[in-house]
Amino acid sequence: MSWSEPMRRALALAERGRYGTSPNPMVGAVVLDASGAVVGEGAHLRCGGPHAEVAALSAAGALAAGGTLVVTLEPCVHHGRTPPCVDLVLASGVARVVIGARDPNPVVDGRGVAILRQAGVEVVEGVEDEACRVLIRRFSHWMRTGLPEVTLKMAMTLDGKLAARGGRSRWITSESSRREGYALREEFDALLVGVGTVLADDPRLLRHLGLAEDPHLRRIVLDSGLRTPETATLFHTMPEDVTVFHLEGATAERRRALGDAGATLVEVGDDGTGRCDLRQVLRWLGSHQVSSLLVEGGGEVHWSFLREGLAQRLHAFVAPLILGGREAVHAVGGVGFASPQEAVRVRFGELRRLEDDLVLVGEIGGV
Ligand code: AOF
Ligand code: ZN
Repeated sequence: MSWSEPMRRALALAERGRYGTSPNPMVGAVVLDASGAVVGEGAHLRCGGPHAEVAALSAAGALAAGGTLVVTLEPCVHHGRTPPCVDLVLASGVARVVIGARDPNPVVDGRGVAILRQAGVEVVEGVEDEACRVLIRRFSHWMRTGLPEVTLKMAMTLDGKLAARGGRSRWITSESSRREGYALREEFDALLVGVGTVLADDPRLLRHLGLAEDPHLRRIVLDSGLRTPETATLFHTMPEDVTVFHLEGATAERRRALGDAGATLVEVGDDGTGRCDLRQVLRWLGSHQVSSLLVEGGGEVHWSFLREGLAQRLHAFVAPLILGGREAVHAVGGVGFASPQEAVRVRFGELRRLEDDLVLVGEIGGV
């Protein structure tokens, strides 16, 4: 029997958790009885909720005995927010467990497989494993590095401009692109911008589409000198979700003003160019349950992430407009790399047309 088909079904079920499981991974599961008929399906829908196997096995009930559990992620062995899945898998009496990817969480990583095998359950691995690993990409990165996986989102003209000189960076791309950009905000744990963007655009940076279960979105501002005005629109709604990173030199008065506006202030070290040390910023976010970070500019912030090699993904919307202008706002600022050999390479995974725009999604630094 090929397990690819039920595994692909499990992968599809896992998608149901896209807007709710973080920082937990998305997981899907299917239970087949001894004859191969589907008797239970389930997905992990939200962090703190039942794991996928639990949902699928409870749906199957007594029909699971002697059957097969097909699950995109290795069953867990630990007490987290919920009890260990392996206990339930063993109690269900399934004869076989088919696993897509091992759990990169160091408290699990292979132990789930070992416990099941010791108990005499047949374990099959490597089924649709590539797709199962892609499904938990952000979670794996966070587990492995302790830092959130970083995606740079850029909406730009064909000549790589975010805005005209001194201009606001709004309305360059089509309505559909803007909607897709907003949809990204619903599936990331946090959104980051530089203070330049706050000063130029005075954005709200909220979740507007209602796709995520949680209306809260952590909003991060990199603001070495605490120039963010306490009257910024950012603070009008859910100010408790705003964290501002700054350097030591910020005055007590500015700290008080932004603290009073509701922001959490975090002091970090200098990166050597007078800006916040991004590694420290990411470490702080990673230790506060942020496993995925969407960076929405501006150009200086994009440059800092690229220069430090701290961005993993690019999601670019390119409008069929040529703005020109030496003084226009470039998608990536900074001093730039000195030669094409040093340039950051992007491996495009997806190239799409959206209304009149192009959407380019890729992996940064991939070869
Ligand atoms: C599974 N099935 O559906 C998921 C798993 O705090 P808890 O109890 O929700 O545990 C979270 C950890 O469990 C998470 O870090 C990851 O290692 C694993 N997630 N495991 O067997 C699931 N979502
Ligand atoms: Zn579990």
